[in-house]
Amino acid sequence: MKNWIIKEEWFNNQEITANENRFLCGNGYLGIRGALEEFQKEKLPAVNLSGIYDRVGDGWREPLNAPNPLYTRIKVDGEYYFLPEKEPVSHIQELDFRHGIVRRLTTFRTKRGCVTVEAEHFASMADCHLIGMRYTVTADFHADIEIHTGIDGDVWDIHGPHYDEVVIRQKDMCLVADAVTHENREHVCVAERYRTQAPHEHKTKEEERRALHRICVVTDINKPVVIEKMAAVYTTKDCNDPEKVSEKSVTDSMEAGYEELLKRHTACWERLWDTSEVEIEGDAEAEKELNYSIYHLLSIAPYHAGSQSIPARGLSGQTYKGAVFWDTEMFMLDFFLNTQPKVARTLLKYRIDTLAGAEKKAKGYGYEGAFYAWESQEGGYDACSDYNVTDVFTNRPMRTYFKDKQIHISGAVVYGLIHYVNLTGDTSILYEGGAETIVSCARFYDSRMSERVHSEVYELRDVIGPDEYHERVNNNSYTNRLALFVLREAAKLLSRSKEDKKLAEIFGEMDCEAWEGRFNEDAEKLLQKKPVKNNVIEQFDGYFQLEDTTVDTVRSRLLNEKEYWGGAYGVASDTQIIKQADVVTQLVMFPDDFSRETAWDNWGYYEPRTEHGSSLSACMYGILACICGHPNAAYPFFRKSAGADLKGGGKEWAGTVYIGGTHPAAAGGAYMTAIKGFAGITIEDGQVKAYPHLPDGWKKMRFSVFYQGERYEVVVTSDGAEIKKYEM
Ligand code: IFM
Repeated sequence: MKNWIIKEEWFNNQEITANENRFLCGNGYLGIRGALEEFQKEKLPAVNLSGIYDRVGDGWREPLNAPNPLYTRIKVDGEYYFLPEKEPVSHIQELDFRHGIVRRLTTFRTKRGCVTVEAEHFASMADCHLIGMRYTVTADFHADIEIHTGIDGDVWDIHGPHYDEVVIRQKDMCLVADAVTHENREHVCVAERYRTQAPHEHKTKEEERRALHRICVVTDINKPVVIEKMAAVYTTKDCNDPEKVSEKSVTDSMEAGYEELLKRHTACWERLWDTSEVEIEGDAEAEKELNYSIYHLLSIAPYHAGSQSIPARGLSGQTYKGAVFWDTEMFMLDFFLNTQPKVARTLLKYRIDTLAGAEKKAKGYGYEGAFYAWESQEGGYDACSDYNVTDVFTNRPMRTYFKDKQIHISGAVVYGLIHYVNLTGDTSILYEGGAETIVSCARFYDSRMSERVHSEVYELRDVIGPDEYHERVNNNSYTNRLALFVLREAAKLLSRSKEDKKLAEIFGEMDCEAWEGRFNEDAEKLLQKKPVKNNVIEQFDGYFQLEDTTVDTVRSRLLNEKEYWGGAYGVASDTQIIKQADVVTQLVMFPDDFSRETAWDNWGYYEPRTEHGSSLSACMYGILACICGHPNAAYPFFRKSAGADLKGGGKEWAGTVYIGGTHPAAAGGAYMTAIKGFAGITIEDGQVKAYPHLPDGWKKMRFSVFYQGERYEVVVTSDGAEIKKYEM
């Protein structure tokens, strides 16, 4: 029997925010941080919404947290009992990650006896606008209890407040909050209703930006008072009258009843797991961590949309401005391609639909084509600021060049698109903007290249690769290789347009033949780094001339532990110490460029020089180690990625700014390490093949993958693999 529960058995003040990430639940439309019901904004509860942003003054533009309809607290005999103010007798918080249900059980000792609060909530997978909660209070004496439950519109914001007004109206027994955003006057409406069989007196209570039902009961000894509550969230992005729609939705759902809605919700989760679960015989811990990672990916996938992507911190809050990075295409996409191909399409459609934003960005720098946003929000707007880091010594913002120089982002978009077409066989995406996107990205690289004087070599100068500690370098190997890929793919498409009328129409006035020739020439001339010193590929021009030292030495030079390692004066900048997998990522993406021996030599060179300062790093080392036939070397990297959100330990604060949250790229990376790495899944001659490299102790892996619209059941052991088409 598999264990699908994660649990914390005692309340720890220090773990509040980490637990809110650990116990997150969501459905792609919204994510609910795993906060306790009584928490107010200083404890960082959030019902974080996808794809809707706001900006106040010069602050960062960030996604919205909806008014919180889970807010609930109790008063016993006139005195409030909630955490952390009152010490509990016992406290348990748990998540059933098979079904996205979060529970808590807390007992307080009061002057006359003990009172236990039991609660569970879920973000409905069956209807992404709905949230369900059951709140139960039991006392071992005749307690005079008030349950205050309603909507807390005083939400946590990093760069807010994002609502100019929050009006909460009571309509019959329904509370409806209408919150109006500052920048675009969008309305975020939340309606809630409760039901209880317990005889009670109902009053309402209004506080600043908060409206609550006061449910007053006198309890029978050990007889639970159960409150069932439904809430609905709609915004003006969903419909014209979100207030009315949310109210109707919550009223209808109340009619269906909590149990029925929970049933529908869990049935949806079962369907998701049917294609997504990965079984690992012989390593229960790894199996649990991996499926917990998958849970996070499933909780944030935009099932509700046709064109939407996933922010780097998922739906766990406003960290990283709720923006979409290369994380989606390079780290999460594989999972969705294998298990929920429709979601993969939605993610890529987002890039297609933000092409205009990418072209505008390129133009702004004087280039042609599409330069995608490094931190992409609505419409492809680049939310990355010029000053992304604060100097801890002077407290001054430091100029960073992430947005200007990480040109590999456009390559990631094309890599994702091609990968999608190859794996799904769905070429329709090319006709719906995909082809234009690919060619536009190629035009960007074409215009971004410079010709080396006195030689026939093209270069990509002044860039930043995945290793962000070394800014403004020339010929980052990863970037040049990815640009080569883009140029070749664009040239192929243009060539296809000779026979494909629809494509020819799409390219319209463009002189396809001339551009095809030009891209092919670019591809031929673009400098590609070859293994040199001891078989190692130089990460960028001059990298080998930098001080060759260790991560520990560089760390020992820090004057302040929060000091930034990169940029102009960072401790790592003049050394070979890198933030995250860079050349190694290139070798994972293009494993057939070099021999396995060369790849392994590069792994051996770069790993000790990698700080792994990004949660994106470990999985690339894990996958490459597997590709090179070293699963036991891969294993700790796999566990690091898979445990990123379960074990926590990531950076949570940068000065006073909260930078914590969940790590969906690490989750996707763990999945890739398992499937691409250990199970060795690959496509060969149009067939799904597996070349397993299982680590010690792993007896068997079992999972499904989709390929060209068909589902395959895969069973892998160290002796080989059995791959069968799925029969209903
Ligand atoms: O995309 C990453 C980047 O590679 C490293 N810093 C964090 C970003 C978001 O996860």
